[in-house]
Amino acid sequence: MRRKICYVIALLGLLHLVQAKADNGYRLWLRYERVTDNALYNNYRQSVKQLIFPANSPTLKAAKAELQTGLLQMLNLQPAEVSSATTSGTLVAGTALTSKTVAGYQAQLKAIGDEGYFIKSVAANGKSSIIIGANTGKGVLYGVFNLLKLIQTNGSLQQLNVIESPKIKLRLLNHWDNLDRTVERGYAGSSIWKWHKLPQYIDPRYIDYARANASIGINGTVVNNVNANALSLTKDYLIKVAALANTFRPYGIKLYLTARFSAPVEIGGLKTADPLDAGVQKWWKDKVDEIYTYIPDFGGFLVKANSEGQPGPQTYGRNHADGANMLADVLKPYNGIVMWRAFVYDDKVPDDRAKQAYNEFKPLDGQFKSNVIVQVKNGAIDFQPREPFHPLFGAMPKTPLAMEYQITQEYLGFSNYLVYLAPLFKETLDSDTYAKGKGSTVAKVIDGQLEGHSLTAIAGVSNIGSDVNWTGHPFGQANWYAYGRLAWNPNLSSDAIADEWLRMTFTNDASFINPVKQIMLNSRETAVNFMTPLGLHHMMSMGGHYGPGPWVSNAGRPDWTSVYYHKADSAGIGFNRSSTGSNAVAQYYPEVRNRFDKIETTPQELLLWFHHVSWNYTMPSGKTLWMELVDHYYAGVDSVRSMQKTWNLMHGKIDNSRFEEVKQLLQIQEQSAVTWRNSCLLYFQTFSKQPILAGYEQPDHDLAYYKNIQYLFAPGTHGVQ
Ligand code: GCV
Repeated sequence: MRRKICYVIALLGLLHLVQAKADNGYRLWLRYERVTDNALYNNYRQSVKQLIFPANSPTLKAAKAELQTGLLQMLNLQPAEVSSATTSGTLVAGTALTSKTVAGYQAQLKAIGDEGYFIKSVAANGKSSIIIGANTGKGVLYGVFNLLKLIQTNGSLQQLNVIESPKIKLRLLNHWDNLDRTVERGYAGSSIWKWHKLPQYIDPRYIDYARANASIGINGTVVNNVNANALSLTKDYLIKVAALANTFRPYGIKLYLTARFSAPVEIGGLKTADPLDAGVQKWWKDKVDEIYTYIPDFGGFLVKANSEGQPGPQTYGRNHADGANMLADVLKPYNGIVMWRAFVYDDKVPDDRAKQAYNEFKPLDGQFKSNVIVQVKNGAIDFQPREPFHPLFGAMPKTPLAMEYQITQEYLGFSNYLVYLAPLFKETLDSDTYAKGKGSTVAKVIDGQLEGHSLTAIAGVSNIGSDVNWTGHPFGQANWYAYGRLAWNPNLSSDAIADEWLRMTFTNDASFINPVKQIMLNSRETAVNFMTPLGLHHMMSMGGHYGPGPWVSNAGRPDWTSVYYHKADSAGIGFNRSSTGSNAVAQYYPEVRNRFDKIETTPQELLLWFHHVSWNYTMPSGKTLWMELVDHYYAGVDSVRSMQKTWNLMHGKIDNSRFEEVKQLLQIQEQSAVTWRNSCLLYFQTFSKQPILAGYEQPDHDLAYYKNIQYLFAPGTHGVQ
């Protein structure tokens, strides 16, 4: 009997251990696990054992609650609440209005603006304390998250002198979520917005969503799809939206909506949506007045107009500025803004789709009202694994431009692939437009420095869904995180962001962080290599955009096909956008234009974006273009295999649940990489007529086999192209 009891106890203990290790990823990077390093644990406990944190607003209350939760979980500590520092180890948090101590730091308060904060170690009368100070509750909240991050990442709490403020004013998520809870290009389940239960039921997930966003400085969210449904603007939905806005407000997150341009017709019963029509203008004014009765701090509208079938001002013979300004006028009294998207290509068949946004928008520079910001995708086509920076950056000096990134991996293997996007985001931010000479980076265009704009914004198309881990792939969380961190400060490095994310999300164990960080940092180039190396683009299967489809040649319009973009023929491959071709290079400033105009000076990774190159062209490596292409595809697959090997060595260093999940997803990625490689090379071989040399792992099937693979019911499509 005793042996039996011992056995059961041992089993329960084992079960507990296994359960303690299980992690479903729901807590994201806000896990607040107990600090395991004893010295640090004791040191942290000594540093914050007392608390002075009067919280008289919802945001300060949220900040204080977060701090208390974090300290309790990580340090098993409930700091004593005091009104003055009676001992060393006091944490003071507040604004100049709530804390006399904070008010004493005028220089810091002046430097940090509305959303910034400082964290400072001070010693007075032999007692040391830490001060988190800000001008607003939101700043204090951001400061609290930073202090918690220091503890989560095993940082030092000694001699702190942090001064932080965001470089970009509006840092938004864009949800492509539909009212039926499907998500366009969403790969993590359904929409987290439970419209049918709002406004009464506030899913606790909404609060965790707000906490996670606030922890990385995101301060706005557009909750509905840019392929908009006018019903979002009806009273029934506005009440629901207001409930979300109320939930997010304490976390410093403003709510925005997409506006369907034809709403006056669809839900207003008008005959027209012409922006110059007085009746239409009145309809929008009344609608905006109504919105502000429900959401007094409503942020404004995001609009996709005259693009991919969406209605817009051109439907009525007006231009984008006419449409945007009409909405801007009615939002202005409330300090609302219009984010007008430049993702347009509605002309029948342009000579080069890459040129169209520039051609339509550049002439409008200077014509937009001051509360309009034009939202431009990072590249001119559509969130490809690699694109050169969009030529509109730097080309509209009189107009504030917002950056639009895609966090959800529409063209990067959905939530099946591990692709860390910070290097992609950075590549665009760091690109030099030469708009005002050397050093005119895209980052300086969007943070307003280059032209002195004060309205600045950045948007990331969200990868969030109802999956328990929010983003489908555990490493998809890193892309949400990295987007927020770069929105706060575009100068941060991909490495530093990966480092802090890994520590918070998994472990501080260096034998995990270093190799896995390398996986992350290489992962984007790996995906480019096995999908679209050397500047190739838009070669995915139709509809779902998941697997390869370099052969796609019939898709409703030429610029939805793959052959339009790679232009492979017996002579070579690539889109001639040089001055001898579509001349898209002319949209860049001379320094950039000249570099991209010649094969020899075009960076190798963009070669086939700008040039049609002979199969036998000698690359800088000495190989022919064909062999270089072959090697890139093989390198891509090899890298996925080394990612797998490295990951397998991580067994036991983190919880088994996430370890196994990533391991299995990497298996999918490896098979998919092989499919991409074999499909593309077998297809291009029909033009190059050159071999994949013996010694290379030969394709296991013929081209017909790969062409026949169907990617049925791809998530995130719901009838869209
Ligand atoms: C929201 C691409 C996507 C569409 C998306 C569009 C856009 O074309 O495939 O699903 O629509 O971009 O950014 O508006």
